[in-house]
Amino acid sequence: PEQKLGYTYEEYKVTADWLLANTEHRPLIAIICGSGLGGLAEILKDQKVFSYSDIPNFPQSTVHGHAGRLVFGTLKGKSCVCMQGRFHLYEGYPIWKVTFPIRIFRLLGVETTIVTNAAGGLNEDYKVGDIMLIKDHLNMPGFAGNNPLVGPNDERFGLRFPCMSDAYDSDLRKLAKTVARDLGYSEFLKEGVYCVLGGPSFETIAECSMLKRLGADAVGMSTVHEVIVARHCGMRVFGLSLITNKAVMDYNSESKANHEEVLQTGRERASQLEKMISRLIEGIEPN
Ligand code: GMP
Repeated sequence: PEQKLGYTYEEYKVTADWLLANTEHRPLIAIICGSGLGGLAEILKDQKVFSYSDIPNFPQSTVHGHAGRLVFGTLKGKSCVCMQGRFHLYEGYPIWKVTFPIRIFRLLGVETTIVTNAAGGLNEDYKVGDIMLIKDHLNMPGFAGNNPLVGPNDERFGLRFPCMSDAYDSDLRKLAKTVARDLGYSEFLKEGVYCVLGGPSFETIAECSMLKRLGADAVGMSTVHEVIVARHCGMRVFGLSLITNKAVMDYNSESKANHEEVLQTGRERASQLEKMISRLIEGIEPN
């Protein structure tokens, strides 16, 4: 049988129309919560919550630390939608399922997408608990042809060959730096390049040193696919990584990457991340 290469426009429409019929919220901003960062959704007021399993066509979250709920609500009067739990390639989803929610957001009217993730720090200056504004990315699965835009292009969403040199909005990064300064967070605020790998195994020592030499500051297993689809359909993107662990670069090191440490760092920085993102959202003007 012929392999399915993606959803049809009609399939996206079914989901978006179902959501529009089941909530009065009309979000302009979407937030995707990374591993252990699901608490971000709690900052929304007047919530309307859907389990992914209740939404037509929606994939399911299978990873510990990802609740699997879509939360609509308002923040300082701004209408938002928040994904508590995202989809990753390593869960076995084809890449177009991983990015499915992004096009749904676009059809709901979202203009700005905020992506967050947990990541390993490759840059020697980074400490566990640092917040890295993403200024650019390395799409390693993309080098091997695993890009979410592979397949027929639907012009209703965007161009066949979208530009990615301005993927991470510079005004929003400026705003985030101001917000971080006002909150007294400058000391643990960094800005750098995020590299995505397929996972689920963490990197070897040789892989970490390779990625570092290629210009990556942080490494993870998510986000980039969502960003590509969001940019393709004309959304503004802001991204940040919480450095949950330091990549191991030394053969004599005793430390080992593990998901528990990732979730624990998320819990420790949760309230600061929430404050930073709420202030940022407060400052975002509609397009
Ligand atoms: O703990 C694994 C989860 O957190 C995955 O979903 C990754 O995206 C992210 N993560 C946190 N730290 C690292 C790391 O050191 N390397 C990679 N590849 N992913 C990480």
